[in-house]
Amino acid sequence: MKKSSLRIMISSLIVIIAASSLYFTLSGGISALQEEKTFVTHGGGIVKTTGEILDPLYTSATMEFDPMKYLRDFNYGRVSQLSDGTTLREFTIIAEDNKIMEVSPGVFYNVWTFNGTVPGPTIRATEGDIVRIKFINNGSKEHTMHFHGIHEAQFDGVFESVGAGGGQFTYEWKAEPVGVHPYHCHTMPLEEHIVHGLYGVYIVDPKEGRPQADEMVMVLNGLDTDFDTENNFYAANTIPFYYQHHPIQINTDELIRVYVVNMVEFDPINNFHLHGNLYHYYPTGTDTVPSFYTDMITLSQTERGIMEFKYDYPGKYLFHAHKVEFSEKGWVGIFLVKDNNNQNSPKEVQYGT
Ligand SMILES: [Cu+2]
Repeated sequence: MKKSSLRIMISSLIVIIAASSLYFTLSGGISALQEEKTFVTHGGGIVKTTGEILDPLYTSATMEFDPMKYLRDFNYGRVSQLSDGTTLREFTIIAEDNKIMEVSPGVFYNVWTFNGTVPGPTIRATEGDIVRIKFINNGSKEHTMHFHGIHEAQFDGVFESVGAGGGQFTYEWKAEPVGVHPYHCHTMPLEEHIVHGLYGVYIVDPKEGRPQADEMVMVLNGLDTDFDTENNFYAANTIPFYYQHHPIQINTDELIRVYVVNMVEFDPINNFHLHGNLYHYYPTGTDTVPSFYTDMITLSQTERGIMEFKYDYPGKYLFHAHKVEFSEKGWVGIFLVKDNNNQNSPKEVQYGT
């Protein structure tokens, strides 16, 4: 290389470096991805990170989660009959707290799980059944299972902590009342145990059943991936934007029933807006008569209910938080409505038992 070319090259480099320094000086700082911040975690640890990256406190197997499978997946337990004819439903739930999940491309998060997923399995029984849950804590911290609903104090999952590394406890009660209820770990600090993912849905069906419908569960949740007690992402069923990129297929003139539960921590409210339609809403699902006919409900922490609706017209319809910050950070999805009356329109919807 000629000396003159080398001089030009070095001069150019100096200009680029100087210009870059000037840019960072004048632009009022550097981007969030480059800037390290110190956070105090929920558990009191000090973490220095650039933000939305792998939780450095944990390294373990990554977790797979399929929101489309979760949507219509109901766990009725192992069924048997007691001597008096009562139906017994037995479940085994295992808690773990060492998994890492890629919640969004390149964004990793330490999840605490019931049976390996966030949310945990949707537990379903009929009013009057006996529900028996064998809980095993394979985590590194104490955990419990606290169910909303009616049961004896000893099975409330608050005062009887279940030890780490294989501790066990059996919860048992008569399924009541009819409705949709959350369950979650109730170990302190509570927000830490909930926000990491130890929650799920418990449905109690009325003895007489409900009208046939395409049923689904939506847990509205938030992800605080940088431990600053503010959510970085929001979702219906954990993965931000999932149902926008993978629309939920339903049919016209078919009853849709959504069991919706708000598990977002830190933010005082959440909401659910449906496009091109209104729904009948049954708060907590405890009544057979809907309380509202609306396209918008507002939910505080663990508030939940049942939404029922039918679409008259085929097409794509959004559903999302009308709190725009939440929808722009992932809590948005699409119903893809197929024409049930058009014989040429393929019936692609397959739904569960
Ligand atoms: Cu816990």
